[in-house]
Amino acid sequence: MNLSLRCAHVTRCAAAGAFGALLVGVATPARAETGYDAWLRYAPIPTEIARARYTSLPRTIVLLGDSPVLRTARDELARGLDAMLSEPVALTAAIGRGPAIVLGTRDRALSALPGAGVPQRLDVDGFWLGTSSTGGRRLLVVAGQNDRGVLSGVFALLRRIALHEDIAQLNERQEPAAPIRWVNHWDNLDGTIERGYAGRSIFFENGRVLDDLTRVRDYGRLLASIGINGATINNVNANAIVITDGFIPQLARVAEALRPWGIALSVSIDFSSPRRIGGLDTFDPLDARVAAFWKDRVDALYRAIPDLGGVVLKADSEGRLGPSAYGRTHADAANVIARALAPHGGVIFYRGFVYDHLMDWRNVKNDRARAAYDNFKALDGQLDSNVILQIKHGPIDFQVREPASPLFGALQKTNQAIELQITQEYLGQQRHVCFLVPMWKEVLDFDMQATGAGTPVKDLVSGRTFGRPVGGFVGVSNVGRDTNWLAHDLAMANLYGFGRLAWNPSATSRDIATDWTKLTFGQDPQVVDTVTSILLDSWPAYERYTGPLGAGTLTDIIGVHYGPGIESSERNGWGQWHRANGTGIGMNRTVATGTGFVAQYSPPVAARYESLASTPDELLLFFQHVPYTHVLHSGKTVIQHIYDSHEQGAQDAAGFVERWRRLERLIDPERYRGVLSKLEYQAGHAIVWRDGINNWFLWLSGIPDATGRAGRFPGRIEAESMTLERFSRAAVIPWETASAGQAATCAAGGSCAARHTYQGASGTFDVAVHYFDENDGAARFAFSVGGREVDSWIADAQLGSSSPNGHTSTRRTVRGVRLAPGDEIRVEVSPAGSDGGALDYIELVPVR
Ligand code: GCW
Repeated sequence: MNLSLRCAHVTRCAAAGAFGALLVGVATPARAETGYDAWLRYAPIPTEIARARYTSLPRTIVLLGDSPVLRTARDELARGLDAMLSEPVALTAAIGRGPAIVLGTRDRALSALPGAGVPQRLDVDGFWLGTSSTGGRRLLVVAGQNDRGVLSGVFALLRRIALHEDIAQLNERQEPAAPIRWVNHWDNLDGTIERGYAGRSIFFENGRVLDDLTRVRDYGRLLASIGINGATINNVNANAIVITDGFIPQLARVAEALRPWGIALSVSIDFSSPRRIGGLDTFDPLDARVAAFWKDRVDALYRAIPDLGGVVLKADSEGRLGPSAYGRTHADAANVIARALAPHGGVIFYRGFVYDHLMDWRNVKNDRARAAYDNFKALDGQLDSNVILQIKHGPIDFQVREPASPLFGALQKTNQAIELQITQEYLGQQRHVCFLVPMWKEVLDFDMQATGAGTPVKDLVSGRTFGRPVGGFVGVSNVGRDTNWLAHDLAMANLYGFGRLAWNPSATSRDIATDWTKLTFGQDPQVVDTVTSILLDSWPAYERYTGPLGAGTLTDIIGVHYGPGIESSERNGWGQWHRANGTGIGMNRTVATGTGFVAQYSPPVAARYESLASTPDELLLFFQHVPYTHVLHSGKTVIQHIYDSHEQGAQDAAGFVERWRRLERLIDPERYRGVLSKLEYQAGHAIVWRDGINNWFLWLSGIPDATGRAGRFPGRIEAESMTLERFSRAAVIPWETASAGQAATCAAGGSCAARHTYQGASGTFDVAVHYFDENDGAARFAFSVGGREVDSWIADAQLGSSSPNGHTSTRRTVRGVRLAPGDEIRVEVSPAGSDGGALDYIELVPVR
C-alpha cells in the first residue's frame, strides 16, 4: 500500500494515528454541475440525515490484501465518505480494536473475521455487505468473491449512503446475473465515432490512442460503479491495424487505465487481417497459416495485456469480409480465433448481426428479420466453448419496437450475449429523451418458451437456462468527449440502466429510474417524481411519434437514422421494409402467407404471432400486413391509430417541457438549462415527426383523420406564401419533411426576408418559426414584429445533414408576441457558409 502516494492526492493529510492509521480527507471542492460526475456526485448528506443514520458508521477503512483494484475500492470509499459525510477517514491495513469498515476478498475476510457471517460461497464478482460486532467492535464488512467483487461492494455501499438508506444492519449478498457485462464502442482510430452523438472519441485521435487518458479512467470509474467488467474500445467495423506490433502498446495503455477499475479491455478485429496485415494471400479460416497468424497475434496481445478480455468480430455483414469468401462457416471463422484465445482464457464475441443488405426488395418472401436465425441456428453445438454469439435484441436493428430475436430461443449448445444499444441511433440520437430500460426489459422478460414456459430471454443469455459456461449482456455505449459523456444529461440514465440490468435483469424500470434520478439530481421529491416520470414516459412517447404498431422507426434508414424519412426504407436492399401501399401496411411474416419468419419462434410463441387475432397491437405491423381500415384490439382502425398516436406523441413531448420547467429552482442552473433546451428542441422535432408521418399516410391512404387534425394546421403560414425578398422557393426532399413539401431557401447571397401582414384579431401569441438548421454553416435568424426585432438566434446545430429535410427541420418558439391587425411579421435570414438558411413556416398559437 503506497500511502505516501495516496497522500499526495488528498487535500488534507494527517500523521499516522492509532494502529498506524493515516487520517485523510478527500474533500472534493464545490464544483459547478457539469454532468461529468454523472450518478457518482457524492453530494453532501444533509446534517440531520447524516446524524440520524451515519454517526455510527466507522471512519476507519481496513484493506485486507493489496492489488490495484483493491486500492481503487479503498480510495473510492474514502472519497465517497469524505464527500458525502465531510469527515476525514483513516486508512489502515490491519483490523485494530476500534470500529472499522473492512474490505477484502471473501477468503481473507473469512480468515480475518471467522465469526462475522461472511458467506462461504459467492459467485464470480459477487459481494457481501454485512455488519458484525465481533470482539466488541463494530465492523462493517465488504467481502468480494474477488477484487472486483470488493469494488462492486464498495459502490453498493456508497450508493446506499448516497440514497440516504439505513445501513445500520447490513446483511446483503449480491451476485451478478451473468459473467459478461461488457460495453462496446464504435470508435474509429481517427477519433470519429460511428453513431456517436457526444463529441469525439475518448480513446483515439489521429490514428493513435490519446496521450491524456484521464477521461478513460473516469469512464472506467462510472462503468465499475454499475458492475461492468469489460470494454471493447474500437469499432466493430474494425481497422486491422489495432493488432499490429506497432499498435498493441497503445492498447496496453488503455488497458492500464481501465485495470484499476476491474474493467478488462478487448478489441474488435478485422477477419481479413491475415491478408491485410499478416503478409498472407488468404484469410481462409481453415488454412494452417491463417490459424498460425491468429495464434501469433493473440499471443502478442496477451504478452502486452495479460488480462485482455478477448475480441469482438463482425464478419460477413454490411460489407465486412468473412468466412463466406472461402465458402466456410461462421463456426470455422469463430473457432480458429477462439483456439488462439483459449490458452489465455480469452473469449471471442462473434456478432450475430449478419445479413444481406443487397436483398431483392421485389421478392415479397425475402425478409431481413430471418437472417440471424438462418445464419446461426444450424451451427448450434459447433462453436467452441469460448465463443459467445452476440445477438442484437431484436431481429432487425434497434428499432423503436421489435420482438425479441428468435435466435435467443433457438440455441441450446451455444453461449449467447444480448446486444443492447445504449447509443440512441434510431431513438433520437440523444437529442430526444428516450429512456430505454423499459424497452430492454420487454425483451429480457419475454418468455421464448424454448422448452416450455419459463425461459425468458434474460435467463437464456445469461446461460442459466441451458447451463452454458458463459454469457451475458453487451451494451453499445458511444460516449464521447462532451463533458456530460452522452450529450443529453438524461441519456446517462441509459448507461446507468444498462449496467444495473446486466447485473440484475429483474430490477424494475421504476427502481432504476428512481435511483438514477436521486443520485444524479438529488432527493427533492418533486424532482424525483418529475424526472422519473419523464424517463418512464419517454420511450412510449418516442414510439408514438416515430413508429407505432411495430412498423419500425419510420426514419431515413439510408441516411443518418434520425428524422422522418418514410419511403427511404422501401425499394432498396437494406430490408427494413414496412410495405406501406395505398391500401395497407405491414410486413407479412406469417408462415401461411408471408415470409415464414414466424416459424423461427417456438410453437407457442409462433402461434401467437401467426394469427392476426392474437398478434399484440404494438407489434402488429411487424408481423402482419393489414388494410388501413383493420380494427385493432383497442377498437380503433390502424389509420386512426397512426393519426392519434402521432398527435399524442407530440403532445407528450410538449408536456415534458412543461414538467421540466417546474423544476427550475430545484435543479442546478447548468443542468436545468441544458436539459430544458434539449426538451424544447425535442418538442419541436416531435411536431416534424407528427406532421411528416400523418401527412404521408393521409396522402397514401386517402382516408381522412376522423378528428380532423391530420393535414390541418390552423395558424400556420407557409414561408413560400409569405412576401419573399431574395428567398427562392424550393421543393424539400422527402416532401413530407416540410410543411406543404416546400421551403423558402436563401441561396442568393446576403440576407433574405419573408414578410407577412397580420390581419387577425389583436392578441398574444406564441409564434413558432420552423426552419432548417443545416450542418454546413451558421445562419442567423431574426424575428421582428412591426419593425422591432423580438428574437434572434444562430442556427449552428449539427443535425447530421446539410440539406433541408426531416433531420434538420427545427422549431423555435418566440413566446408572448403581441399582434394587432396590420402588424408586419418579418423573418430575416443571414446565411453563413453554405447553409442556405431555409425557412419552412411560421405558426401563430394564441396564448390563452
Ligand atoms: O445499425 C447498424 C449501424 C451501423 C453499425 C451496424 C452494426 C457499426 O447503423 O453503424 O455498424 O449496425 O451493428 O454493426
